[in-house]
Amino acid sequence: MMKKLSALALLALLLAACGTTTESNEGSASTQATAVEALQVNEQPVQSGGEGVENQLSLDGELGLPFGFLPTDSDFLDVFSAPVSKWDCSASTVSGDATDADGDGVAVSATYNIQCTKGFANLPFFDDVVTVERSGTLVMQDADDGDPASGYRASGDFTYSYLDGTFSASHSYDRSWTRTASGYDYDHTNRWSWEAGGVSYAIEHTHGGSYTPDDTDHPFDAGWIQENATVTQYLNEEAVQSVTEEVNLHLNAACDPAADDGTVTFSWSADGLEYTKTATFTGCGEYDVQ
Ligand SMILES: [Ca+2]
Repeated sequence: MMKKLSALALLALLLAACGTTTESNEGSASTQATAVEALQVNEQPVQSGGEGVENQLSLDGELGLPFGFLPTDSDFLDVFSAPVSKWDCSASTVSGDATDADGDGVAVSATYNIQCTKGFANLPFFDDVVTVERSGTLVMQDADDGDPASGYRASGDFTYSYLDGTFSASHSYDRSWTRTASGYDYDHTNRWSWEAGGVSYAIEHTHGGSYTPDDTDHPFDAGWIQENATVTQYLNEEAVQSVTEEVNLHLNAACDPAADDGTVTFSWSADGLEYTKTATFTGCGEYDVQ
């Protein structure tokens, strides 16, 4: 699993190095934000706030967290983790104004009908490659399409399914980045849900705070975030466990996990006892847990 997350981080790094993306859309990539570009904006580490780092830390057994922030006990972890660059999304369509004059991948105001497919060779219970369909809606709105550092809003709602819907799961999110005097305020909510054995599962990750970029000309490459977050696990729609986070991280899209300084403190209770763990970053993608 770590290899797959590493590949995702590497993709983000390559995208950052290349500017936006190599995808084209009927030869008009320079002025229109494609569905793939829109999805990629939401995959880039810094534009996801601390979410990618926190998800990755939660998969690290050292923390002793009561549950994973991603659906580790489902058949869908690999599916959710596969970056859009690995999918065929050519059947996607767009409505509204997909103009992207500043080239940041965020349309003026557009709604994407997302239709993607990808073959997975190692899904549980299947020896053969299974084609998974990803479908749904992504709404993107640039705060100012004349300024790539202006901030944006995004809202996504996706279903992942295979075998004609016999297996299905969903991921939805809302994101906002609002420019301030020193950088940005941001708010993110994520919800992953799926069913297995007649039980419905869901994980909600809500977080927000402030972000101060190192370089205002390239705001989403690296910078400091301060945020508070809550992750809650649901069984049959009843909240059963939660973890709170205090985050003071220097995010760096070139690292894996995408941070190189600062701390994340996780707190939770179980059986009447309180637990706290702090991950301290000591270098690019390197951290210790106490
Ligand atoms: Ca734009």
